[in-house]
This record gives sequence, structure tokens and C-alpha cells, in this order.
Amino acid sequence: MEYFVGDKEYFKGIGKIQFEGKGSDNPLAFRYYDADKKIGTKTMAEHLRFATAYWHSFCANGADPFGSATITFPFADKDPMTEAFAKADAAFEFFTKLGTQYYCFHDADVAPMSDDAKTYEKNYHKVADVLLARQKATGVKLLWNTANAFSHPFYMNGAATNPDFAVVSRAALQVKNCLDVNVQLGGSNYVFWGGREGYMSLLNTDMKREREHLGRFLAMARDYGRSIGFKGTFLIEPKPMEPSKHQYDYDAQTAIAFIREFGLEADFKCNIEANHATLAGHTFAHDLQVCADNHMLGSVDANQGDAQNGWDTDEFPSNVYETVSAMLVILRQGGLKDGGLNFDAKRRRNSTDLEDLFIAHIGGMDSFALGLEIANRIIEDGKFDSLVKNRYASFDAGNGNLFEAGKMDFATLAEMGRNAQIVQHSGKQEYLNNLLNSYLFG
Ligand code: XLS
Ligand code: CA
Ligand code: CA
Repeated sequence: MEYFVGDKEYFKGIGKIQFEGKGSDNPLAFRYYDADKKIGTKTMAEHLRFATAYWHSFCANGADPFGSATITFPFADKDPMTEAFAKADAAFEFFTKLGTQYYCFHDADVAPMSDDAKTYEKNYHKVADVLLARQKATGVKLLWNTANAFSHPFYMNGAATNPDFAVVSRAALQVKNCLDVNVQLGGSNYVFWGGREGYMSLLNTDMKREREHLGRFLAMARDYGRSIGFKGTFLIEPKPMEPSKHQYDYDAQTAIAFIREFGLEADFKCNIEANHATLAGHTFAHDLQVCADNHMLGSVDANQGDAQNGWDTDEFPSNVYETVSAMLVILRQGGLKDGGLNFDAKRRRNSTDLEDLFIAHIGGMDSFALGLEIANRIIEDGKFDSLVKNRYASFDAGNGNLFEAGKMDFATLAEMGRNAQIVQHSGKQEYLNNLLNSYLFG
């Protein structure tokens, strides 16, 4: 089988990435991710539902505020549409060789942006036709797409929350086209990440009005999506800041409150990104757990931040403690369902070899495969679960149970406090840390 789909191979010298197991020292092989291996009732591939992010993998060229591009792509072309078609071929060659079954993109990643609305729409739909053909040829599916309503100078004061109605309508044009393309490509989810849906200063901002506009905009987009046959889940991706000083979808808890405040809970869930949770001062697992507890965990952007840096470094996941704690939440909620693990992660600016893009993804996939296997063992053994269950045992029967069931009034509860026999119970945190290490390292 050929692993490229157009008439040209872009990642020359790299074949299908194989599982070679722990003993392998081949950097272009999986050591832990064995797609067909059964973990419980599902294969690793079915559990993990990996997706490649178009923007980091095929658009980010290493430029940062201090320096220019360091990465050259084999599909680069002077003509933006020629480049877009070549990029699509390269992307599908990459997915097929690597074995990620899903992909995600912004409109601006796949087709050139244009100030002129008609040109934007024409470009985007031409490329979407090619994406559909490539999906059919390879079996790779769209996990989600989204509108880039934050890069163009139009959006410097926000998109749906812009104080100028003209900009709000232009953002709607993009979202409409993205929903049209989503339905054409059979997407499972549609994402709203509001990079500039926030403020830089309260001195010039009517926050109440902006949040209401966002609520209205999302409800209208939902209604449009449903009217054209979008059956998937709408996802809000929380992030506390960057590029805005303050973003309205600060973290999972805030996004869920927003979804409920504007009556969107039947159609919306969250897309949780690890690095955004840590930027908000939480752990990755915390935001996942908040969503799982509220039946709001739709999908995951799998990456990691940097402990020393306060910004969104979007690194490939390599911290197995984090992947274990993420997979514990995901397995306990019964899996990702129609969501997936999207590598919203980029190589470092100085990782400039073509093979580094593969190596980065292989590391992320292996880290999540380890996380899956270890979390599954932890759950099957039940030691952590039984410790947590025992910790709350006083609510399982008697008065604790009446309290939990809402069958007690406050004065009665307080009266019980008068004679309560309070015994000290250790939280056993160090024991649990050590127990966790024994699952990781034997
Ligand atoms: C940026 C976000 C973005 C979303 C999609 O920080 O992670 O890439 O995932 O717009
Ligand atoms: Ca993201
Ligand atoms: Ca990010």
C-alpha cells in the first residue's frame, strides 16, 4: 500500500510507523502504542482516538516574536492555493504514515485567508473538496474544525464579542462557512475557541454586553448548524488568557457556567486543553474532572505546558504522570465517545528536521498509550477507588446518608454537631503518591 495520496511523496524516506515494542531503539517506531492491542474491551486506537492538528503540524514555521521561520515545509509554494492543495496531500500522507485516524483544522490553516469575503469562501470550499477526496481515499476522519477569528486584524477587538457589529457579522460568515465544511466532511464536533473573546482593559469594555453577545452568537450558530444537518457536539475550549488579557471562557468551571447561563447545555460540551488548564492555575486532570462530573467532557487537546514558563508553550505530551491522571478521568467517565485526543502541540523552534514532526507525535502517542495502560491497571486493581470510597463511608448509611439524600434539616444537622465524635483520619497522600509510582515503575 502506498502511504501518500497525491502524485508526490512529501515525507520521503519515512514509511508507515510501526509498533516495535519497549526494546526498540528506533526513534521512528512506537514503543508503547500498539493500535490493535486490547485494553479492556477496546483497542488502544479506539480508546485514544488520536488526531493531528493541522495548524501546528503543517502551518507553524517556528517564527516567534523574537525570530523568523526556522522550519521549511516540502509543500511550500509561492502561490497560496497551490500550496494549500499540496499541504492537504502532505497532511494526509502524514496521517496515514503515522496512524492518526482523525485530524482538526482552522479555516485559515487549510486555505488562504482573504480580506474579500467571496474570495475567502471560494478558496475554502475548493480546498474542502480536496479534503473530502483525501478523507475518502485514506479513511481518516474530521474530529473537528473551527474558525480562526483571532489572527486577522479585523478581530483585534474580538470576534463575536467585538464592540462593532460589522466585525461580529464577519465572524459569523466564517463560522457559517466552517459549519458548512464540517457537514460536508462529516465532522464529529465543532469547536469554538475564543482567543480574543475577552478584554485587554475593563476601561473600554462592557463585559456584560460582550458575554451576552457571545451567548447569542453561539445559540444562533447552533441553530444554523442543526438546520444544515450537523449532528455532532459543539465544543467550547476554555483558556484563561493569551492573546487576551482575560478570556471569557477562563476554565472548565467558567465555561460550563456560561453554557448553562445561556441555555446551551443540550448541544455544547467542553474541549479541554492541558496547557490551558495549567495556565488557569489548575492541573490538566482538574479541568477534565470538572467536565466529567458535569457530563461536559467532549474532547481533549493533548499537549503540555512548561513548569517554568507562564505561557501556552503547546509542547507534545511526554509527562506520563499527567497522561495517567488524564486517562484515569477519561476511563472512569466511560471513554471519549465521539471526542478524541488532538495533539494541539508543536515541535520546538529548533527541532527542524522533517522527521522531528513524526518523532514528536510518536512520543505523544506513546505517552498516552502508557497513560492508558497504567490508568486501566489502577482502575482494575481498585486500590485507589476503595480508599476514596472508604474516605466517604460516613455518608453511605445512617445520618450521613439522610443528609446526602436531602432528608435532614439544617437545625438537625447542627444539633448532631453538638455530640459529634470526631476521629482523626489520615488523608494518606504520601502513601498514594508512592502507590502511584509503583504502578508507573513496578
Ligand atoms: C490556542 C488554542 C487553539 C484552539 C483552536 O491556544 O489552543 O489552537 O485549539 O482554535
Ligand atoms: Ca487547543
Ligand atoms: Ca494552546
